[in-house]
Amino acid sequence: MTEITRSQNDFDQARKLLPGGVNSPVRAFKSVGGTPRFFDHASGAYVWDVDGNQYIDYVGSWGPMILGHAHPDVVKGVQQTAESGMSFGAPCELEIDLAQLVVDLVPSIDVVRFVNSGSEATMSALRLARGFTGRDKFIKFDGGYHGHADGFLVKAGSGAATFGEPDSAGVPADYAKLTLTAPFNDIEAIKKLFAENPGEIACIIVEPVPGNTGVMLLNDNGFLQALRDICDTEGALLIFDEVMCGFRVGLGGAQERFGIMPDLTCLGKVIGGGLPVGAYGGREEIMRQISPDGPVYQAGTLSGNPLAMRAGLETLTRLREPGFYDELERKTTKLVQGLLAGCKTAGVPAVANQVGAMFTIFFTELDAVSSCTDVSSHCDLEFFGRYFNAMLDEGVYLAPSQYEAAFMSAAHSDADIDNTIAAAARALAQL
Ligand code: KE4
Repeated sequence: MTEITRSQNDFDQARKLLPGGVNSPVRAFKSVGGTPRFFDHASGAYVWDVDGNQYIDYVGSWGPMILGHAHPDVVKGVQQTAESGMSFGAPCELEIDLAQLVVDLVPSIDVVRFVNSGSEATMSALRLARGFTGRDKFIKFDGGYHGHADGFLVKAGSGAATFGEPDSAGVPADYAKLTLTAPFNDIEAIKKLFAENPGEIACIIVEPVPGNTGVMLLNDNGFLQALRDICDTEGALLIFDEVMCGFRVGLGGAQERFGIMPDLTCLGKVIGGGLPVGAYGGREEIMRQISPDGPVYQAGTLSGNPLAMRAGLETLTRLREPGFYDELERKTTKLVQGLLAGCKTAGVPAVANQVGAMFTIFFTELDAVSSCTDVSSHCDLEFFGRYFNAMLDEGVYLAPSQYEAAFMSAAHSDADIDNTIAAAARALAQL
């Protein structure tokens, strides 16, 4: 058992001051039990808690730290920029530089607006879709998580699913009625919703690689293409929420990997390199509806601030290096196969879903996990909690919920992966 006295004291103090002692619910370890580790510092593939325990980190701040923690070039760039001013509340050239990079890298984006989080990005994209189409209803998927704006907290994934509260309190029923939901991979359910709400649906928002019910694999029978087709037929917009999978499953995100072009794309996490940046963008004719070009209002005090723009630039620039994603995916596959082999050796039934450099291990008798219901009804969530804590004691930091994804970084070495696989074998032997 690792020494965690200081984290325990910190948590006691934090709970007096912060709801659940945290500033984002999943961090509180509520579904896995135990004491959340308070981090002191991080570097590369590793994080250290305030008691001095070192962990190999597969959360990476929930995706942003794709280069690894405290990458020297990113840190240096942020330090230099900070000395010239953290935020102006006025245009700066760094915004142009990052916007140009996003437009160059994300196939469907002609025009982009920066905001401060993924939630802001999706909230704004939904308002834009409603403004552009003049329609109020929209479709999301069971277990899809698009941040915490009211309309998305209906059958939501991530922390909402983790705590069994996929429909949050405080969301007015009259507003939630505008949110229509369907199971992943069920195009017939989508067709039915359009038939029942003719001319009323502004958009479909989808994580093209779902990561908030654990990683899900959309049926390779062209589900995304079917969504593209029905949006074209029905005059609705297709929004890809690539906050998590953007720059994670490939340089051009899921839309480039699968070759399906959405009308709008939401980004976050990696795009800020660890600083608060979100973005939404798409076809020029749609984006020109955003104020001050058009009637759809959206604003933000810190949007496009030089510090965050520089962190994003220093990060995205390095993703363009030849072979970056091949290597990231190779390491991820090696880890997933090693973890599954360890489960097999230990006689623990498990399956894994992996796309690119994001993955989830599920403890289940099922041959495959392909829906939120599969997770909530057919995965051993109690065992996951014990596995999570055993891995923590073995020096490996995984996401504290079965409904989350794990992330590889460029800083993880083959030795780190071998050590993780060995740690998992020891952890399973204790369970
Ligand atoms: P943020 O507002 O947390 O930056 O982004 C919201 C969001 C939007 N869309 C997708 C697909 C997302 O995964 C997220 C946020 N992801 C969670 C992890 N599942 C953030 C971690 C947390 O909530 O603490």
